[in-house]
Formats: sequence, structure tokens, C-alpha cells
Amino acid sequence: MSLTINAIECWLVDIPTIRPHKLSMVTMGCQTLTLVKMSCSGGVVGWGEATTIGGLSYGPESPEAIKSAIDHYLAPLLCHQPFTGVEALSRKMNSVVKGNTFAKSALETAFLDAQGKTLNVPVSELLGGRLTDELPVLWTLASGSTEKDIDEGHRLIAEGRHRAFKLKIGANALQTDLKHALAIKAALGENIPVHVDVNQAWDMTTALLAIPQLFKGGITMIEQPIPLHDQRNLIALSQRVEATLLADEAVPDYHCGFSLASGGFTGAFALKIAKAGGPAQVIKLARVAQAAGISLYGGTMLEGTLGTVSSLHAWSTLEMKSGTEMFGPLLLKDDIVVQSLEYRNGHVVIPSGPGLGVEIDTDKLKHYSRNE
Ligand code: MUC
Ligand code: MG
Repeated sequence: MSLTINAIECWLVDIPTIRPHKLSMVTMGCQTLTLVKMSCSGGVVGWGEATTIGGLSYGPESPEAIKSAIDHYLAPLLCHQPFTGVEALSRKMNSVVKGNTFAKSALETAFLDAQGKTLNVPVSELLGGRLTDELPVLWTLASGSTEKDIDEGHRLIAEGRHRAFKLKIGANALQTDLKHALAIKAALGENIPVHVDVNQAWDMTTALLAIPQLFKGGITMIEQPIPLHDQRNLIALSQRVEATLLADEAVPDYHCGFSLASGGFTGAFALKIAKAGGPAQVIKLARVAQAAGISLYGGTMLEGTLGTVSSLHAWSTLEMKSGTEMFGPLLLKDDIVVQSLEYRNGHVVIPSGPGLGVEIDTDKLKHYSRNE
């Protein structure tokens, strides 16, 4: 079956967060969704989404740059042509456009949504078939206040929404951050897993000092403690400390995954569709990890429902042994879909309708869009 892309439209949609979200490099008060509508042969419409974190503070593509790459380069390249599937689509995009994986991820998602709707199957089926209908989801405590984070954690445990948490540290002096993280872990208790994400803020010396103290306090997974380019030290750290090292920024795609794995990295990989160029591309990284015995974690770029669901379809075909953090829609005050995702008992339910299985609320899209 081949699908011809007739038109691609793109919007920037700004949605406020429910509270400030404080990371080592930025505090977010709003998330921008770059939304893609792909109109295809047979009148089928596919939707995709790309997000990043804090403008240009997480990676080299801003929301505005993602839209510009789509409008000026990728849409003209893809329109009025038939594609047999995501491999042909990705080969075409990669032949003319270097990098820009966030933009490519939104387009690959939209294409899979359209293909799934055409074939009347969920995207998970196009990616290999799902192993599960729901996945565990942690929540990130990142209000910037230890007390508020503890209250928020207790409330979410009591509501049954989450049973595991991630903390964002690295913005403050080391002793302040350690006190903050250890106090939260102690307050939430032994049975609640808590991990920290440093977003590259430490150097090797700081990491070697901090990680054993966190481990002693029950924090057993440490995400991206040192800069992404310092692959040699990330491998060394993974072999030297007792805690599990979770590579995030350092492992965007299967090339980096292979390099880390073959260099002797012993931690886990955070998969993200945006880093890899889409839900089908990220599965290539997962295969490299599986071959090397590296555990998988389902990462978020704090996507709205569309990006979250696209990721969930991919994760559903894999064994996510280190869990997932697909809570993005819950951090936003509103969303642009008709039916919100179902979060319950520490899990999210993966939609099972054709394509992504999500319907867009066009009034809300207009309301929050910058360009309408
Ligand atoms: C990151 O670096 O992992 C994921 C969860 C969260 O709160 O921020 C993101 C980014
Ligand atoms: Mg991270």
C-alpha cells in the first residue's frame, strides 16, 4: 500500500503548564506544541506533534525552527509523492535534510497516523505489534521547592496516579540539591522509586562525589549527570558507581547507542521519539540496546497528547524494563484533543483505535495557536 501526501500544515500551539517546571537549564511556565496536519490520498488526515523543552535550552531545534524546517524544506520535499511506508519517508527526508530530528519525528508520526487510519489498524501494529495495553508512568516533581514537591508526591500517591517519581536537580549548589533529593526520597518512603535527572549540569568530579551519597539515600538511578559529549566519562561512571546511569541527551539515536554500548556502557537508555527522528526510528536504537543487554526507559520531551501517544505506540512494542515517564499531557493546563488519555494506578492506557487513536479538537487548536 502506498500513501500520497497532498498537503502538510503546521501550527505553533502554546499551552501553559499547571505549575512552574524547574530543570537545571530552564524553568518552564508554558509548553509549545508544533503540530502537523498531513492530508493524504483517499481523504485521510494524519496528525503529528513535536515539542522541545525551554526554547533552545534542551537541544538545537526550537519550536519556531521545527515549524520553519517543516514549512520551508520538509513539506515541499514530501508533498505530491507516494510513500510505501515510514522507511521510504525517512530515507527521503534524510537524503535532503540533515539533523532536524524533532521536525522529522512530527512528520513520521503524522504519516503513521494516516497509514494506520487507511489500513484501520493502530500505529503500534505498524511498528511490530503491541505487547501490552498499558504502561507504568512516573511523575516529575520539579516545583523548585522541597516542601511543595513532597506534598505533590504524597497527593499523587494517595490519588493512585503515580507510584514512582523523578526529580530535576543540577541548578543549585551540590549540597542544596543533595539535601533536596534525599529529603524527598526519605519522605516518600522505601517503596516509592525516585530517580534524579541532572540534565548534564555536573562534571565528572561532582558526579563521583554526589552519586554514592544519592545511592546511599535510596536513589538508585541517575539520569544524564554529565555533558552529552563526554561519552568516555559516562561509560566510566556507569562502570564505577553502584547506581544505574540513565543516558538521555547522550543517546539520541542508534549511532550513539552503538557507540556507548560498544564502549562498555552498563546503564540504561532513555528513548525519545524526537531525539531519534520518530517512533519508527527510535525502535532502531531499542534494538541496539537489546543486543547489548541495555535496559530501556520511555522518555518524554514533555509532549502533549499526540507526541505522548506516538511514543506509547512505540514503547508498547518493546519491553520497557526501566519504566516510562509519559506524563506530558498532565503537566499542561489544557490539551487540543477531544478525549484525554486515561491515567490510573500508576499506568497510562494506550489508545487502540486506528492510527494514533486520538481525535483533535480543532476549536482548541485555533484557540491556543499562535498563527490563527
Ligand atoms: C528530560 O531531560 O528528561 C522529562 C521529564 C521532565 O520532567 O523533563 C523531561 C526532560
Ligand atoms: Mg532527561
